[in-house]
Amino acid sequence: AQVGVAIVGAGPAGLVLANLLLDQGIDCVVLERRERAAVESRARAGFLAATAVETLTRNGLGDGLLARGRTHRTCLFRGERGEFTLDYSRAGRREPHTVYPQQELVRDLLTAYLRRGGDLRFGARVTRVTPGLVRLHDGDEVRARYVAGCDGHRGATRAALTARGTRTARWDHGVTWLAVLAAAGPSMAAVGYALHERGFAGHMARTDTVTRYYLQVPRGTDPADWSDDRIWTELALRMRAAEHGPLRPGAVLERTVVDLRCDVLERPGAGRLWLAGDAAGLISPSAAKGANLAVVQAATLAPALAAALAHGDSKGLDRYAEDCLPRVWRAHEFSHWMSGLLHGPAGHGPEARYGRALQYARLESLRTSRAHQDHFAENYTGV
Ligand code: RFL
Repeated sequence: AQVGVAIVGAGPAGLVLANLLLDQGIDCVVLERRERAAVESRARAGFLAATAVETLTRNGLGDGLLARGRTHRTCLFRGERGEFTLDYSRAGRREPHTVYPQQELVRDLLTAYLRRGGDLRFGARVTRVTPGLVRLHDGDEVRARYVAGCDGHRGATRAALTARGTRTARWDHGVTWLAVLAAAGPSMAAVGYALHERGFAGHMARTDTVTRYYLQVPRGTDPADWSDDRIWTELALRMRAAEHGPLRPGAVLERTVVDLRCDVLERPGAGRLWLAGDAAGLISPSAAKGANLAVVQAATLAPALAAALAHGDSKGLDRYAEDCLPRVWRAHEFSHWMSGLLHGPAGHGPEARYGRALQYARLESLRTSRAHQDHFAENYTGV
């Protein structure tokens, strides 16, 4: 038997696509290498832009985020010259963010898909993709008219596409973050970005009881070297808690390192294989765009695949790259700028002094220029 679409990966991209294809009456199967509990508990992103929220709610997938998500309107910057709060919901397109943990979104999408009879196989690791055929680790095979690669950055589908000559554009910021998830309520009202000569520190509220923090650390850092105490001491120092008030401590639930790297496939698909989300391109987490791009790309791919399957109309697929890439590159451009704002060079030499002075010039421009605030807001909340 052959399905219409075999979707590899049950992350935000794969599950949005699966739900939308089901709506269109397209038969599909989702193949996910992990077990359900692991998929539903993986904490990563938290910030959903208005476009992603609108895409989800318009397709009947937004009940959870509307009920339990929180609205964020401001972010705060700290540095050696004090702090300031930017109300981005009053600038640019005047859009707030919705803070909703990625694992909750994934749980909602999974539940919606399975409740409507969607086919999904957990513990199904795809090892090889050839046109129309997906091979699993246990030797099983799935035949499909189209394969949708939604298996993230290290998945199997990207390799299948690049092997056919699709080129990649790539950047390494040379920066690494220790990403910490703490069993603690938020320490400040908003997202906080702290510039410090010891390195960047970030605070991202998630829920009343869980907060994400980031610490810039050297490449190659072993997270096990960072005890709870060391994390809280370093965070307090970089976030200048002595000046601005203490952080709310709690047990560290998770510590992982993330290298700030990016890449974009020049063509996110061809023939019978189409990619969305991190599989099509990885964006550094500095501007929290990854999950948003995944949702929006999947929503662009769904009608294109449906038209190709239902009416043999491939115009949407032919246009898929053009429809996605300008948005993707704009997100990368902003993310790149954000990374330059947050990370100064290490050391004390003339170049380090120059780089840090630039960081503060950028921050000062953002603090004082209404035009800059509008531009920031448009990009910060946009996808
Ligand atoms: P995912 O979420 O990685 O899902 C891919 C799924 O595919 C499965 N898979 C396979 N299945 C079968 N066979 C194979 N061979 C397979 N290989 C992989 C995996 O098990 C998984 O279930 O990709 P997707 O759907 O493209 O979604 C992308 C987002 O998850 C990602 O961009 C974001 O999490 C990035 N990100 C953030 N994005 C935001 O928009 N806002 C944020 O605040 C934000 N914070 C973050 C982040 C990513 C982080 N990390 C861990 C890199 C914070 C962190 C710390």
